[in-house]
Amino acid sequence: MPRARTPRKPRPVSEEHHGKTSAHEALLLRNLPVLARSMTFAKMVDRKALVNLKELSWLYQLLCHRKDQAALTDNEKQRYICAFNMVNNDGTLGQLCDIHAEWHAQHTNPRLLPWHRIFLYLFEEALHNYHPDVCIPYWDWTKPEEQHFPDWLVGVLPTVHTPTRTINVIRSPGPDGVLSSIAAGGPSAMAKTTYDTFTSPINGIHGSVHIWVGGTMSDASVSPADPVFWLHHANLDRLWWVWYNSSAGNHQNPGLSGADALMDPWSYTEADTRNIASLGYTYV
Ligand SMILES: [Cu+2]
Repeated sequence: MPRARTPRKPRPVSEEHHGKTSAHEALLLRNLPVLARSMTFAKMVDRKALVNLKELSWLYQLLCHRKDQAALTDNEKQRYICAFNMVNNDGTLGQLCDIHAEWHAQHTNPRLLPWHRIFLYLFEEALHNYHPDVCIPYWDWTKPEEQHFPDWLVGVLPTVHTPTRTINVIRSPGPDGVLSSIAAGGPSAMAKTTYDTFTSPINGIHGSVHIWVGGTMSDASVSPADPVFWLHHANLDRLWWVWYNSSAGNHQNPGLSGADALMDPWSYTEADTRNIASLGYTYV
C-alpha cells in the first residue's frame, strides 16, 4: 500500500539481517547495552530450537504465558511492577521510550501490529533479565468487567529517565462508558476478512484507548513510560493473534514488502513476527 516514508539512512554492514538469533544479539549489543552485560534467561534457553520442538508439551511451559491482567494474583501483579521498575532503573525502558518517539512508520498504518510485536518482545526479554517468570499481562478492554483503568496500576506513576528526557507519568482516564463504546468497535474489526480492513479499525481503537487513558499514554513520544502501555499493546497483539487464527483472518499476513517489511531500527522483518511461539510467548 502506498505510504509516505522519510528516507532511511544507509545501514552499517553490522546492522544487516543475519538471521533471527544474530539480529537479537545485535539488538542487545547495540540498543540495550545494559542487557548485554548480563546473562539473560533468553540467552540460556535457545528459543529458536524450542520452536522446532514445540509439539512437545513439556517445552510449551517454557513459553511466556501472557495472562489477562484481571486474572493475575496479587503476587503476579507485584512481580510485574517490580520487573517494570528494574527495567526502568537500568535505563532499558528509557531507551525503548526514545526509540518509540522516533519515526519508524510504526503508527496509523499496517506496520502498527508487527512493529509493536517486536517492541513488546524486546521489553519482555528485558523483564526476563530480572524475573524470568514475568510476562506482559494484557488488559482486555473488550470485556465489560475490564472497561475501566486497571485498579492495581492506578497508583503506579513512575518517573522514567530516557537518554534525552525525564518523563513523569500522568494519566486521566475518561468515563467507563466511553471506553465501552470504543471497545464496541472490536467485533466488527475481528470479522474483517483481509489484513488491511482488520488493521484499520484496530488502529483506530488502539489510538482511542491511548487517548482515553490520557496524559502520558495520549502522547506517542512518551507513552511506553506508562506501565499500562504494555498491557494495552499486549491486548492489541492478542486480538491480532486471535484474528489471524480465526476463519476471518485465515492466517493472512500483513502485505508488507521492501523497507515496509523491516521493523526498523531493528533487523527483524515482518516474517519474524508471524509466529508468537517463535518469539517465546503465548496468550492464556
Ligand atoms: Cu506505539
